[in-house]
Amino acid sequence: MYDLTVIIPTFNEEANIRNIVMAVDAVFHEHSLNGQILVVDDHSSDATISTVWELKRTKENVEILIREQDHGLSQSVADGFTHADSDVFIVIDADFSHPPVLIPKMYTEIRKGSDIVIGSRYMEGGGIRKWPLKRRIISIGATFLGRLLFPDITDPVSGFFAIRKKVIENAPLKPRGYKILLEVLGKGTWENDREIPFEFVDREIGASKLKIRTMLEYARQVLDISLYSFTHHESAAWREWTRVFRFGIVGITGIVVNLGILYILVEYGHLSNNPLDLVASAIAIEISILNNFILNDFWTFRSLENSKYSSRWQRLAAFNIVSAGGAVINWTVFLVLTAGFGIYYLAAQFIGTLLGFVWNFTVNRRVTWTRK
Ligand SMILES: Nc1nc2c(ncn2[C@@H]2O[C@H](COP(=O)(O)OP(=O)(O)O)[C@@H](O)[C@H]2O)c(=O)[nH]1
Ligand SMILES: [Mg+2]
Repeated sequence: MYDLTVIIPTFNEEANIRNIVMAVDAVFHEHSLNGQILVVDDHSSDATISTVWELKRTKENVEILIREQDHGLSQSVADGFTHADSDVFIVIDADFSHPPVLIPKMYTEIRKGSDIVIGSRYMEGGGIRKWPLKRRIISIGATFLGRLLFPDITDPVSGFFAIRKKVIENAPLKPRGYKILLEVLGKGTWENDREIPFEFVDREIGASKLKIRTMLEYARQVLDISLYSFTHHESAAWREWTRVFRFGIVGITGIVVNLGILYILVEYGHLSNNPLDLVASAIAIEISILNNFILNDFWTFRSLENSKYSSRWQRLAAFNIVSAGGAVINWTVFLVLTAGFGIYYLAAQFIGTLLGFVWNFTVNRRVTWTRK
């Protein structure tokens, strides 16, 4: 039994495999880690397998799993999870895109209590070197989609991460394509996560294996994880849906408050209900924004620890500005749909409200109630 297992998925990596195994092993020695190295190979046709066999002769902590069926990166990593001989797994590419020197740091974070530690390219301090524009755009798209489910995580599709065994022990992983981390986040059982920045460097040697089909599989995977969360309320994605529902309920109370205050001001406050006199309406809107802020801050986002804006006043200011943007979207959509397309005004307002809601939630989630 080892303290940790470094899982290296490989497919035709004869140019890198020796160096990466040696580098990981050197890190183990330097930090006195009792670590295992598990190469999971998809039956490479080059010298990858024979090189590992040769390394095994002198290093007893090196293991290889040769897969004969169900070719694929995610499937390989998942197989690695079930064959590893420890309670902590770290996944790393063979092509030196991920720096092995970060392995001890990830392991320390796990020991300190994190269930998942992610090497992030998209947080401050992280980055990507030598990637063609096309790869960057695909990656940003994939990351955006993944962040809808896990907004606190900057790089939910990273290939470099550490997890405790118990995260995936009972998870019905259905790994397809490239994004095993998203599957782990979506179906695994976890509470605490941490991200560590790193600079991704594209491979010097060998070829990448990303294909168009992979992207379609990814979209299906995101959908599958969303559906999964609806029936598995312990999942992290469900925690996010709960926030969406609560935000919606708060929005409805805001409408009631808005109309109620307007009524009181016009009927009893001697403010005019003349549409050109916007004072009563403006006061009603601002009070409803305050109402929504208080409910969201104390209820919807109660569970969010160490938010970026530690002061409630800052969050209130941010919420006010973002909500103003939501109102502008609502009005613009209303105007365009009624005046431009002759759509029935109530339907136009409904669509406008819906789009305003999407804006308010997604932007406030990333600005007002986001993690430090
Ligand atoms: N077992 C296995 N490993 C794979 C497969 N495809 C890629 N890999 C490995 O996964 C890592 C990342 O692959 P790479 O082609 O560099 O992807 P990229 O960095 O996204 O372009 C490398 O270690 C590859 O050898 C596969 O189908 N099966
Ligand atoms: Mg690579």
